[in-house]
Amino acid sequence: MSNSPVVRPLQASASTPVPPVPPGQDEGEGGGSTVAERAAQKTEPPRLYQVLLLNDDFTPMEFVVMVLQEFFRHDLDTATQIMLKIHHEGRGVCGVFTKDVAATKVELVLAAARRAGHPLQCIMEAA
Ligand code: TYC
Repeated sequence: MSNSPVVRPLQASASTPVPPVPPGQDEGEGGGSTVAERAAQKTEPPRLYQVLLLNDDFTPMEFVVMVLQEFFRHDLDTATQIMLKIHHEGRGVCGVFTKDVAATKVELVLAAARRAGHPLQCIMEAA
């Protein structure tokens, strides 16, 4: 008598048929032949969010310019133009980011403004 386990061949049996590839879903040209290719075709680009500053009567212009330079990497000239646009029009776009990055920018700007004692408002909106 043998103690060897029974080894069955690795093939489809009559009870587990392999389904045929449906028409139009084979691996023809442009159909994607790897898991990565098929996933890439389904992946939507991430939604983008604008981060905006709102005008108020109390936050110093210099502080807003500093925020635009330090948190949004604008040069002095661009930061000054954006600050003046906010001052005159009520709001202005600091930058456009993915959701997590936009939310982090808002938190960092609000924390800096509160620490400096300014009422500056910073928000994000779907772009
Ligand atoms: N209006 C402010 C002032 O006159 C300046 C200011 C600009 C404040 C932009 C906020 O988001 C702002 N000191």
